[in-house]
Formats: sequence, structure tokens, C-alpha cells
Amino acid sequence: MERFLKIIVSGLDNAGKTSILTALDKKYDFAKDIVQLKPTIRVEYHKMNFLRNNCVVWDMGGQETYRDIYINYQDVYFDATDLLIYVIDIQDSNRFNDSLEYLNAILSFFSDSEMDVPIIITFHKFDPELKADEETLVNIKKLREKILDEYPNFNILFQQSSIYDIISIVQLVSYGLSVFDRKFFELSELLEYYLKIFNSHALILFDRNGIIISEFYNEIAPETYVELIETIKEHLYILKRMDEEKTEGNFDFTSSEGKLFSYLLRKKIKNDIFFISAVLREKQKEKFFERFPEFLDDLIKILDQLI
Ligand SMILES: Nc1nc2c(ncn2[C@@H]2O[C@H](COP(=O)(O)OP(=O)(O)OP(=O)(O)O)[C@@H](O)[C@H]2O)c(=O)[nH]1
Ligand SMILES: [Mg+2]
Repeated sequence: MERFLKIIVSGLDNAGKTSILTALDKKYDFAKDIVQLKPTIRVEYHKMNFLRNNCVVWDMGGQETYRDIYINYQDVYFDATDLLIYVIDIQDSNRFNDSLEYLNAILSFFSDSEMDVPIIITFHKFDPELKADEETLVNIKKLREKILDEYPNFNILFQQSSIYDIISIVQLVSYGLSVFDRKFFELSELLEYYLKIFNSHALILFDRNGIIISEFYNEIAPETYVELIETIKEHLYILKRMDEEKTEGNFDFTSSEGKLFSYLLRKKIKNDIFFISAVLREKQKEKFFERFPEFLDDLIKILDQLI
């Protein structure tokens, strides 16, 4: 029988769990639908595919009644979990303690059952306007330290996310899936290496659904970052259209400012489609195209083992 990876998405009610999953489903055109979401009743199941992996995502309604049920029937709900994504509303500081308690109940079950479950904790509702907010940043730091202190034996990755920052949502999934295969780290290392060689701002590898498989960014000034995110967003739309229209071949374009050059390549490897995105300064273009074939070869070598 085919095995499905079980991914659990937990956290208090109103934390934004269903919003995150809806954002992914609707891919890049979702803001309206999310505002009208109703609280989740018990558990909703979403199926998704990622490279070789079939996943079932359990969106666990976080209202207190449901939380009590899950904790009372822990082995029904939390058994055989492959990945836990735990969502903490970073704007709801009054309920940090409730959230930590719930997290503790779940992690205690994992410990008692000797389950070694990778965990991603996302500080959610970290909206773009909060990126420089002192209080929020301190809260994130404190929560992080507290959790790391309390659970030294767990493998925990931390993230910030917001439905108003699509890259952060896509990143969340990429992180999640990368815990399943060491090859993903090799990919990431490869991107880091070529990012330096190209002297580029960003190198991103997407699967056919626009899920980021791997990515690497350069340290850049905040204003360039905004421009970069805009460019990548454009990429995501184009990528979706290319897939819908079954366009063959390459695609490249420059951003409207003319300062950044943005390149998107659609590449068929075995029977899968991938998109490779690079953003760099206009003046680095020549160097980039010189070394790009080499990069592509190395990339395919790793991807070949993954698909
Ligand atoms: N500001 C902000 N609001 C968000 C964000 N994500 C979700 N929300 C809002 O948070 C509210 C709750 O979102 P849901 O996704 O329904 O929360 P949930 O965690 O699924 O809640 P339960 O199903 O009850 O467990 C909605 O009004 C969303 O619009 C975000 O990134 N930023
Ligand atoms: Mg929900």
C-alpha cells in the first residue's frame, strides 16, 4: 500500500492555520477568501503531492473543545505523525502561554511514545508592517529561546509567516518538506555556492506547482528586498500561467526598473517540470549566462536522485 506522510498543523484557534493552507491551495491569489474563513470544526484533511511524496495534511481546528478531544485521544490524533507544523499567532501575546501549554501537551505525547517527529514552529501573522516592530521581534526571540530551552531533544525549525507575504508561506512548506530528505540540504548548498559565483540576489528552484524546493538569497538592502519579492511574485504568476498553457521552453524578462534582471527557466527533468528562477543585477548578466549551463548540470544531478 502506498504510504502517505502525515503532516499535522496545530495551534490555538484563530492562529491562522486554515489561512496558511488556503493560501497554498489558492496559490497567490487568495487574500479575499481567507478573510471569510470560519473556525475549523475538528479536523480537515488536505491531500498534496510533492516530488515523490504523497502527503496528507491534518488541519486541526484549535478551539478549546477540540483541543481537549485531541489530548484525551492523543494516540488517535497524533500517532504516526511525520511532521508537526505548529502555528503561534505572534500578534496574540495574551495567549502565548495557552499556546505553549498546548504545544507541551503534544510534545509530551511524542516524548512518551518515543516518537522522533521533526517540528516546524511558525510565528504567524508576522505581517510586513511588523518586520521592524521592536516588541514583536522581542516576543519572537523570547518564545524561541523558551521553546529551545524546554525541548532540547526535539528537532525544531523556526519560521515567521504571514498571509500577506506569500514567499513566507511558500517557504514554510519548503522547510517542512525538506526535513524528509537530506538531498534537499545538498540542493540548498548548491544554490548557495552558485549564488556567490553568479553574484546574484536570489536563486530559487520551484516544483511545477510553485512550491519552493530550494532557495538561496543574498544579504541585501531592504529596498532591494522589496523589489526582489515583487519580481519573484511576478515569477510565480508567470510560472503558473506557463504551466496552465503548457508553454514549452524558456522565459526571461527584466523588471520594470531595469536595474534587476530576472530569469525564469522551465525545465523538464525525467517526467517532472521544474522552474529555476534567478534575480541579479543587470550588469552581472553576462557572467551569469556563462556559468549557467554548469549550474544546471549540477542541479540536475541532485534532482535526478530526488525524483
Ligand atoms: N493579520 C493577519 N491575519 C491573519 C493571518 N493569517 C490569518 N489571519 C486571520 O486570522 C483569522 C483566523 O484564521 P484561521 O485560518 O481561520 O485560523 P485557524 O488557526 O484555522 O483557527 P481554527 O480553525 O479555529 O483553529 C482570520 O480572520 C484570518 O483572516 C496573517 O498572516 N496576518
Ligand atoms: Mg482553521
